[in-house]
Amino acid sequence: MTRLNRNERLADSGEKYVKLRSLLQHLIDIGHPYAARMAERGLRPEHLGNREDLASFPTTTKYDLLSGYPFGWFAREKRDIVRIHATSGATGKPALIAYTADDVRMWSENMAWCMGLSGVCENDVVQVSYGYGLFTGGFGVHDGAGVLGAMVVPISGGFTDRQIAIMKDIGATVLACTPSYALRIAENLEGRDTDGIKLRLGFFGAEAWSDELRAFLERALGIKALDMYGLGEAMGPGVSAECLEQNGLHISDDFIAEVVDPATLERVDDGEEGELVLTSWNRQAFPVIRYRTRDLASLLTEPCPCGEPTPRMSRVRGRSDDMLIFRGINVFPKQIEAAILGVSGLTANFRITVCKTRGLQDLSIVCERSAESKPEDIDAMTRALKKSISNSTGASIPFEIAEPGSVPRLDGKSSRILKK
Ligand code: DLL
Repeated sequence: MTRLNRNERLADSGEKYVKLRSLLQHLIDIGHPYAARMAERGLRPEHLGNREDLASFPTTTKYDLLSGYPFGWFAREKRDIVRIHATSGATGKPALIAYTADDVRMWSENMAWCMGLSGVCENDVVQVSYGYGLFTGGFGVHDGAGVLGAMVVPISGGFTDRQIAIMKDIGATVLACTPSYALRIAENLEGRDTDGIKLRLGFFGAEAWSDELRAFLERALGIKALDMYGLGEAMGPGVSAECLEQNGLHISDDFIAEVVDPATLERVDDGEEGELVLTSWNRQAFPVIRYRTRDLASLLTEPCPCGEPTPRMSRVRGRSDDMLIFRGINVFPKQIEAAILGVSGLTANFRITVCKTRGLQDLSIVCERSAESKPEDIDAMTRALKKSISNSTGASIPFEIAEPGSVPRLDGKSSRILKK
């Protein structure tokens, strides 16, 4: 893959559509599921000449990707794929995301660009406290910081006392983690000796977080706290990030971003909130064409004082589907239902309470034991449910097992999700 210099690419955005047309032709040649979608609408690659034309192409959803599990939406042979990540599915299986060597390079360069917007360089020590694994956070920041020549500390999440000790000993200047974990670190530091903490920047994302939490983290950690956005389906973090102006997130030139009304799928005006839809034009193994992120945001077109000319998006305000995010982990109500039904003695009646704790989404579950179960079985049910929720969602969501009949019944219109 020849990579054009980022500014050259901006100057010649027509080139993106040339690349996109050859990508669509490739999808037709290999019998990719998106080609069938285009055929249903009588669309061919030559119908895509510019951004306006893109609006008539079919959108894709997480459910499409899940329906092809494991390899159905891959656009390259398995032998060309050098990395797999995954993002949570609505039920059981995740969506697998594939990368060729060029894709990994492009992702790393994107992440380097995102962090470079706020001046991260070879003098920085980047503590990567995002999880490493199928989740894209850890590896994404790791590789991007590596491109910038920074010293990378791949510590992952957890063991907060050790994190803080290492952060001090090696003089980390940049912290990258979920805002929930940054809050944990900040709370841990409260009332303790902060000598030796040299942090100046934080890159926080993977879940929505408020301006109030930003102010708290900036004060508590002595940093500029920056928002970083991305999703596994579209490569991982690095789709967009804030610069030091904290004035919206600059969108990587490797994506064409649209914002649509989630009900009609019509494009909304710039500045108006809707669902973010992303198209990648140079990803090889797992291209996304008009992928519905379900994230609610708006496009910002007025120039940013930092001088970077890319379009920007607002911070993500929420989701247009029922996906919840608990400490950076995506959770669907169906996964919780499956976890509860996997424990004998529990009924299918449950409630998920969603509230905000210090500007972050917090979840708790109330379910109930069946009339046939015995009170003395509650301890065993609690142990089993803890395991079952963790297996099904990957998260340790707090729960309570209530008495038979105590969870309010649904009347067909109300939701299992109670927002406070
Ligand atoms: O969360 C990738 C990521 C890692 C982004 C590290 C930023 C930093 P997924 O696990 O696939 O990927 O979850 C993607 O998380 O559709 C949003 O709903 C939410 N999300 C991600 N970043 C933000 C953010 C990673 N900055 C889903 N603000 C997305 C609000 C975010 N929500």
